[in-house]
Amino acid sequence: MTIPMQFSPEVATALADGTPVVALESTIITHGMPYPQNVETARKVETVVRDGGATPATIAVLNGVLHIGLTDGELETLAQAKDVAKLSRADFAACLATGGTGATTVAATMIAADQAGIRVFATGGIGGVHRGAESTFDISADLQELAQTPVTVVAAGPKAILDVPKTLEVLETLGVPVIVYKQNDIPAFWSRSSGLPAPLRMDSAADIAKAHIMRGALGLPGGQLVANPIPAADEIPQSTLSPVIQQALDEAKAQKIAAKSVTPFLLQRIFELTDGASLIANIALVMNNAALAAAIATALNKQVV
Ligand code: PSU
Repeated sequence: MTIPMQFSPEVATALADGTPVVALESTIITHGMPYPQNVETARKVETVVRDGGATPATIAVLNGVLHIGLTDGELETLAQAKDVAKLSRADFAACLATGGTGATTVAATMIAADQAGIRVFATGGIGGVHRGAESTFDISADLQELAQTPVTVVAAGPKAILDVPKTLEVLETLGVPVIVYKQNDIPAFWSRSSGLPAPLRMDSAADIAKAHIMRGALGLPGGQLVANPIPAADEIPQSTLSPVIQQALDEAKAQKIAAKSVTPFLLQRIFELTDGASLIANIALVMNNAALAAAIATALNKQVV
């Protein structure tokens, strides 16, 4: 069976010509940010990728068709839509099979990017091991995906709402390279440092591209996580955020928020509790990640594969 997949004209041209392409996800649009900042950010991120010399491919499932690259109208419709599914590995095929509409998480975007022949993907922060996972077992499918799908994902580290040390342990167990860009500490999404040491550090997009190709040459499945710290001017110090995150977590527990709803609930509450400051930082870090992803995609295209 062929996958119902539609490429935007610019992505189709870029892939045919072998010019760099960067995949972008859509859950951040539908479940990660409020309207209209979500669509404004999606547009800005695409511009950053273009300015970096690559073609942006925002990915989503619309009426049972996997779109690799969205038109501006499709982006606007998705950003305003209510009740869009949040797709991961488990429900991706079912959404396509039943003609559904869904936004792709990191996991689903990696699967789609790989199918489309795109090797680099930019997002905000990956999902990971939730706090209290020892009793809830809530661990994002993003981690397993990084272990099996050969896409380099640029993020500002695991989201600070997570149990970051446990997330790093699981990534290590799964054999996922966690490469911190230009610093020795793992970044913590809205803040530059989590206080935890980087398993790997690289200071150039070219090295990250080489490492991507080397994994393939070694026959190792899976991708790489590139942890790119939020720019200093945009960060929110951890000391400011910690009590806010704790309050949001306590509210989630009291309201019995579970499974796929946890991350969107926490992001929304932290947005409200910080009077919008968390969203401003989130937008800045996504744009910063898009710029690095464009540089890695460009470097990858220069490598002899
Ligand atoms: N980055 C952001 N905001 C987001 C996400 C990433 O800045 O909302 C999304 C991604 O799609 C990621 C998802 O896969 O959050 C994680 O959800 P969960 O914890 O339920 O796996």
